[in-house]
Amino acid sequence: MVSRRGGRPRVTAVEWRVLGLMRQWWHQPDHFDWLSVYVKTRGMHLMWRAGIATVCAMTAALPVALLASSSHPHGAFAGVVAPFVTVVGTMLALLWLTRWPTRRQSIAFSLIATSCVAATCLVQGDPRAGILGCTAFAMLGGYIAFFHTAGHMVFSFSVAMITTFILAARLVRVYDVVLALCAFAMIFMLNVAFPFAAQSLVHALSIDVRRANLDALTGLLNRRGFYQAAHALQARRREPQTYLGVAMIDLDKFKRLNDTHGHAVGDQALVEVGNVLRDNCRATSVIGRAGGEEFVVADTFSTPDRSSMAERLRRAIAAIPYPITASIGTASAALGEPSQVSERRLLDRLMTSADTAMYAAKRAGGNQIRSASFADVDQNSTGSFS
Ligand code: GH3
Ligand code: MG
Ligand code: MG
Repeated sequence: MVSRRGGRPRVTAVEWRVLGLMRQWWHQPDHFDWLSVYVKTRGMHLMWRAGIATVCAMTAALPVALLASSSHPHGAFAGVVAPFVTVVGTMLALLWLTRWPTRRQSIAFSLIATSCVAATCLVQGDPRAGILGCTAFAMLGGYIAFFHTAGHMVFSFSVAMITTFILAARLVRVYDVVLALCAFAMIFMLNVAFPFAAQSLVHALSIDVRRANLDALTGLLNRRGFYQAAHALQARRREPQTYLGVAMIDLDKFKRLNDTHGHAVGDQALVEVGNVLRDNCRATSVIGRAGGEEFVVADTFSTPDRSSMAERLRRAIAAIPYPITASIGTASAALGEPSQVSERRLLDRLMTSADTAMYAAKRAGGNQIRSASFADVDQNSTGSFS
């Protein structure tokens, strides 16, 4: 409650906390990309696709099956809605059967499925059948809460509750208030419980994933975390004229720093390099510690040339208050071109090419940058560098 003292409203600490949590919940990012990578890297994506496609196909068959029931649909569009929903539902099942959808396709899937459930429930002749159908909203709510944003959740919940309310009002007319209230309460609870469980699960998963994917010393992503985040980055950016750029960074003669000043100073220098990379890369950049004194940065850009970024990083590392410099190799390639290798292999090739370019910089004396040409990335050769 907002209390007043001296005429000015005062918000208590508990209220701030609740407001903060709500704001955090509302602004949570879409989870689809990282969860897709999570599911794929654990080899569960085929099982998930088969499961979602099966549930989708079975649910899609229900509207047509209900035509044979005594609760058969009524109203002007009733005869059209059931076959239409079955056809659309079958197409949605086919989407999951044939591929792991993109984030946009998944959002479209959830919005279309939500509309189909609402239409099917509302045209049922017997409101009890309609209310029973509203349980499908809970499944969809769980799906949306697992993969997508709070905005999508609120939309789906609103459609579910409005549909249930209309059907409950019909229950009052045909049966009685008590049955209507009980049915409404049941659907309400299901539509809160399923999304709540899914949100709790995704929250816990995200904490564990973050912990398991971070390098304990620098706080940057570890190699595994880097791969996951970079794959998610690739999956997210599919517009034409987008390039995936990778920079491999190896500190020069780092062993000497350890030998001269001690391992603890070496550790502090590594932490500083991590900070410098964070400060000099864009917020969208995926930054990892590839191991030891090697770092890697990936990001998407509208141009292929990464030399200015590499030069900025080289200078920034040379300027930190430790006697260290870095050799940096970069490579980039256009995303989403049909002739190109799979996403996973493209990232591997870019990292190999950038690594080879980095070694060319090191052989030339260190504290330098080199860029792999497109041909190097394409053929994964160790050809010329500029
Ligand atoms: P080059 O110029 O050829 O890259 O030489 P270098 O000394 O940097 O490379 P080398 O691979 O010979 O040695 C890497 C060193 O990095 C050896 C190891 O002691 C040090 N190192 C690796 N991980 C850590 C760490 O976590 N902390 C500290 N302080 N040193 C580390
Ligand atoms: Mg090294
Ligand atoms: Mg080194």
